[in-house]
Amino acid sequence: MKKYTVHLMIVSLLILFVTMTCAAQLRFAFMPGIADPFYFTMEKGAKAKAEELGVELLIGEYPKAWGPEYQVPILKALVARGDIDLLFTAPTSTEALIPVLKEIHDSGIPVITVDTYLGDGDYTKPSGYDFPLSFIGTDNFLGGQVVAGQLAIMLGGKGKVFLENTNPDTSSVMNRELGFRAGLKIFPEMELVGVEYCLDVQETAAAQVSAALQRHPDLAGVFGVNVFSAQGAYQAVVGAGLEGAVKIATWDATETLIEALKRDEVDLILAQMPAQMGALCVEWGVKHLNEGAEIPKKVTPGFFVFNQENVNDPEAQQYIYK
Ligand code: T6T
Repeated sequence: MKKYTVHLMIVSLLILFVTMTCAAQLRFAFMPGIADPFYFTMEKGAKAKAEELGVELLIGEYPKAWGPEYQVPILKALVARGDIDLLFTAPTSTEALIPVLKEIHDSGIPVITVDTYLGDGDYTKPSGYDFPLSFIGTDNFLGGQVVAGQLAIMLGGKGKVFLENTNPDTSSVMNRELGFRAGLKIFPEMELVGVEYCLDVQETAAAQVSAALQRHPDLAGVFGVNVFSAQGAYQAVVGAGLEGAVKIATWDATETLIEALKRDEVDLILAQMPAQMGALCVEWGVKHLNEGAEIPKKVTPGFFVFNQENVNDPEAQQYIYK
């Protein structure tokens, strides 16, 4: 064989190899629920894992408010590109997101729901929402029970408490409420005097908690179930000069809440593991697409509870949302 022909063959093989490698690169899309530190942290975890595994990761524009009316148009624009291998997203409604995600799935794009789920979240049984590969998110019911138990213990097992929630059709926060109610039942002298929904608007949460403080001057504790309701609850209690007198239990370890806990103005923070959730979506997605691995239908990363005793522990710092 002539030297020239050998060179040509080597070059052709190299081109073929590079083309195949490029074609094999997976492209995933992540569509968050709202612009907040929880999803920013999830994006960071997903990006780090994507980089490690050589996956291209596209991030949908962050919706400015919570709800299908904000999320669906962005979602549609994201998949309209036509070159996405897998989508992971936090559905902002258990029912309203089913048709659009089903359509995306039927077009050939596998879907993972992260943080929130569709229907009752059981993707193992036949239903109109059994198509996602998996639900990857916190055991919110268990977390709600833990918060109820810790708040009750802080209050000596007795007192009136108020719950600030966000959206009644969102799986994550509703399970926190259900778990909280179930947890309180163990303490017969604890009374839940009210629940309000702020629709993920911090100012609304602050106004609702202020009104609850006025209605119940003997209120002993408040639980805010996510970034907006927790920060709003904190704002209201501090605004009324009642920090310390009214115990504040919160969910989601933002820097604002961590600093408040350090100042003794907040009593408890449940931190989820958003970075791990994002990383797991990428990792399982790659395993599924490259190795045909069957993904568990439910994956539940743990959580960590911050209090006055552990908030400065070096080990605990990793759980603060970044
Ligand atoms: O608490 C998180 C998330 O788990 C929930 O589904 C919606 O609210 C947050 O994003 C915090 O704002």
